[in-house]
Amino acid sequence: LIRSSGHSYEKYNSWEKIEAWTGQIAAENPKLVSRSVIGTTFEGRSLYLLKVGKAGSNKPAIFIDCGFHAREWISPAFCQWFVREAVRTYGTEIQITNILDKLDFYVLPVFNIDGYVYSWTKSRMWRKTRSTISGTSCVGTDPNRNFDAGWCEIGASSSPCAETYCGPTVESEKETKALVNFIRKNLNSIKAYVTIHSYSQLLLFPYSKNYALTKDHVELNNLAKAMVKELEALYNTKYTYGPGATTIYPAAGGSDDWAYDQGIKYSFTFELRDTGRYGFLLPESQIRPTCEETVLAIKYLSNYVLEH
Ligand code: ING
Ligand code: ZN
Repeated sequence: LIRSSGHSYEKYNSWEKIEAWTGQIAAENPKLVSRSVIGTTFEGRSLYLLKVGKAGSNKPAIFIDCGFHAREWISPAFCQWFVREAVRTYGTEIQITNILDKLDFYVLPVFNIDGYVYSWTKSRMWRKTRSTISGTSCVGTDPNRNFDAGWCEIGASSSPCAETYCGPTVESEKETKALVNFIRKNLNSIKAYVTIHSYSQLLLFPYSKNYALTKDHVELNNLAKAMVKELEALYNTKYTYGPGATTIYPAAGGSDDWAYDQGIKYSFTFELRDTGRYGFLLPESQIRPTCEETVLAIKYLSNYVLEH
């Protein structure tokens, strides 16, 4: 079987393909998509951000990032799918058209690019960034333990060799700094924060940093329930939802807790398919159904944000 050398939405794409794709989708859809660079990674790669939506003033926005953890390949695949779905259906699908007329999406297709490249070229199960520090030969920080939300207090390790290493300091990673700076600068417009991980089929919301329920717990729980209902309706994929600490495990320094504490009330972490049969090695045949069902949950969230 000859594998096409080009980008495909139903295959896992290398960083080189994804990078070219970010330029192409923006060039082909100038009225709907624009590309910017919000920073660079430890190894010097550009952190691309796609803004998706019809031009307008004072639009609310939803921020979505993918590829925090290198080996979770379905995550960047989702961000690519989501942007394509937006441009493909704008103007013909009334729901999407309405959403993009009134809302902007900021989509960061791969956050931990260095790790993603490493998972393609050297070690498929790599998780962390690829930053180095003096005093250890161990490489990388867990980007989802590096944020300023109870940093390194629980469910994280201060050992540089650990998979959940919180980093030498809070926001030590260039990738973390870039994301934090962008979101802080756009706090007035960003109404929801969504970070896409895998696997386990979970929809998580704050807190993960402790067992406290947020003041918005009832609303977030109801919203998560409704998002999951939408997602499950398509292929009957079962999802569990709830606060991170009790639904998966307590873990401080995560981006969703940080975003929530910045005042972004609707803050979610998705753990996409599956529940462990393939785990991080989710077959490419599941990219399409996984992305289709997840888009339904994001659509629900978008309409909810527009109504609240
Ligand atoms: N899971 C997440 C992790 O970073 C998580 C779970 C979500 C932790 C939100 C903290 C906050 O461990 C995976 N699969 O990465
Ligand atoms: Zn993850």
